[in-house]
Amino acid sequence: MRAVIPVLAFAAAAFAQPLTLHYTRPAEDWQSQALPIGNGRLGAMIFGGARHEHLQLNEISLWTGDEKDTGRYQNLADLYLDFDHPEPTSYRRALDISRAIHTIAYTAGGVAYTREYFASAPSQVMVFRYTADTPGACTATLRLADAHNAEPTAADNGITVAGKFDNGLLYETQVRVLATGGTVSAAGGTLRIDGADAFTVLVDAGTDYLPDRSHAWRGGPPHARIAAQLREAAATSFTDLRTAHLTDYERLFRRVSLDLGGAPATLRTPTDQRLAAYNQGAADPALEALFFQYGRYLLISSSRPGSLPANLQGLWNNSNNPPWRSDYHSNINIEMNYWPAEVANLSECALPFFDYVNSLRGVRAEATRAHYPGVRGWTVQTENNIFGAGSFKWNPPASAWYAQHFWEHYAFARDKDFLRKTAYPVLKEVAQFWQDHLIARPDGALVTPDGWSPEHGPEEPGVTYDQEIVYDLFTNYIEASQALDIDADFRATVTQLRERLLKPKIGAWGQLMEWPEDRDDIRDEHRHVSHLFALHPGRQISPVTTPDLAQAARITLLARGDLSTGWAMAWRINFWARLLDGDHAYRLLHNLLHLVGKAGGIDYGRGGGVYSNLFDTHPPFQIDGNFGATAGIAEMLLQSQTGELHLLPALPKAWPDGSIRGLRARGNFTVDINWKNGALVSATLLSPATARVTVRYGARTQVVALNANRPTAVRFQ
Ligand code: FUC
Repeated sequence: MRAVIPVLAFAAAAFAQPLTLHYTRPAEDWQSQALPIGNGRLGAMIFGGARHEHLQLNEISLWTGDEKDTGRYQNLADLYLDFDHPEPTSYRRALDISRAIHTIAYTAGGVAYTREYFASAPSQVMVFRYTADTPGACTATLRLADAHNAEPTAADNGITVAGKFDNGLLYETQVRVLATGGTVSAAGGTLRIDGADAFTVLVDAGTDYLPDRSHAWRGGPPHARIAAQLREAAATSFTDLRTAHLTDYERLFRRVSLDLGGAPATLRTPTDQRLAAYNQGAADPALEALFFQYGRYLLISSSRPGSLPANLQGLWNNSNNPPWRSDYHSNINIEMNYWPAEVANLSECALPFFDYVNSLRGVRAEATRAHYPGVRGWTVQTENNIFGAGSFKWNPPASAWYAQHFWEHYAFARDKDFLRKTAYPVLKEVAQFWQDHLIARPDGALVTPDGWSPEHGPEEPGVTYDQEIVYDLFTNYIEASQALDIDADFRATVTQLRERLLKPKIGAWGQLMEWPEDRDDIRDEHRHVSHLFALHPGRQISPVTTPDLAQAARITLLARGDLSTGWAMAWRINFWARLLDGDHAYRLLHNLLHLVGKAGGIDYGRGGGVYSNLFDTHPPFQIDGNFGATAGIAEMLLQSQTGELHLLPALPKAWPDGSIRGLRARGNFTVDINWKNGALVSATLLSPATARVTVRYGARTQVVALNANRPTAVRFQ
């Protein structure tokens, strides 16, 4: 007997959900309308055409370049399916980010068709499932187009295409089709599915990239690995593949839930229309919560242990010459990608970043010594690839900024083994770089010799961006060596160096000075606000510990303005949250949710914001702003960088009632918070070890004692 799928019941349930992006038409435009899926390594952008489906494919290690040439992140391939049925009479496509499943449902010629797409991390393949409510109704032709013009070969039920770049990188894509009922046949490089009840397309791809310089960055050819993964997936039922995917994904995603309220009717409105209404002034806190969770979805989908970190576009790229190479940009962008990882309870999603940095240390140490003779340690340039090459300007404090992430991973999870084996060596060698590289001014202050405030102003010693990041590095180094109780002598040296560093200063109009001389222009609205690193993501400045400098940071931010590129607005959410100004942080979130492009016949224009697929745009699409916004919303609800656990530090009036569950705080705490009428109701803290922690709410603090693994409620009556 042939199974009949209850298509319409399934479709109704798939849409009006709080964590679903949904649309009534297929995507026409890759950047602003197609929807992303990914398993950290493989990704697809889905257009969702009913008669003509298009899936653009990526593999995260597909790079040109080498140790000397930065090269570019590359497009992999396009998969096309042409269906033999009439135009649809009803149509929906949806991305459920709580399950990481993209669905399409439509009716054509009286037959109800559904599709389900996901990228499985446990199976290391992408799975595309096509069903109909009428037996034998699935007839289609499938075609694979390599993005570098390699010729695909089709045989039996599979297509393979393989190529080699000028840098020697081998890559390969393989597709398998499994049909229930009907036939699958190969002809002229394509596959024909005829009269199937349902069919599944399995896709895998790979390269011979290995993140190991001692193997010249190459492992074995990818062919056998891909074939084995596909064989294994093909031997598993679709239901079992999906169950494994859901178990894996939900384990990560469900750790955090955010409820900001909102009218249930908004959930039924297609996301593009909802965003348009929001841009015309409709309140939609559930859309803001969706945007928060979308950042978590994108991080889980583009950054999984064992693979490369999320690049400028996560892993989704349809060009062989993408903007800024779709690279690892070191002067804000890759760091911003990882801001949500710890606080938004996706700690393991940061591991690809640490592996990436570790893979580069050797080649960067050589390049750094060639550029700065006599130094120990290493640093990077602004543009970076996966083989250790860099281009554009040197960004001397970047390695210290990377090192901050290693420290924070420990600060949140308190994993001493990670601190000892992984974080400490990096913190120490980068501290040594600065010990060797700092110079003393005539007045004795230590300054970084060749600074440049990204991407802006003169190149000179002692720019605030450099000074603050080095200060942060030294602080992190000191605390790391204390936690491990090692290297007391070097710790004393670093403590003295930190004392002598030129510190942030307040200028003539009350601003925090960007350069050692007071030359800040009050009309300057530059997107980078690098000299506020100490406020966020650093911890040198805060309204609680350094109110004067915090006030200066505030004056700087007011001058820089509330409109900018996507990522720059995302950073400003975090800054305003750290300044404990929830309404201003919210204004920036609102500005970032500015719809860019056309929707419903209205042109919402250009500038930074989001597209109707909720991708952040610089413009163009750049994923850092998605991640920065997720981190910023978390910072509005919980902060812990000063050593206290600060509840609702920047709650805006726009979110009078709500709750968040599962945020993480430094010290290995998991925190749930409920609030009503703009005031805290209660928080629940959980720690795996006995702990005492100071909890702040507004001006009040209390010390809370926690027993291991026992949730403890905290109230401020
Ligand atoms: C930084 C920014 C640019 C852009 C680029 C990828 O250099 O200054 O605005 O985001 O990265």
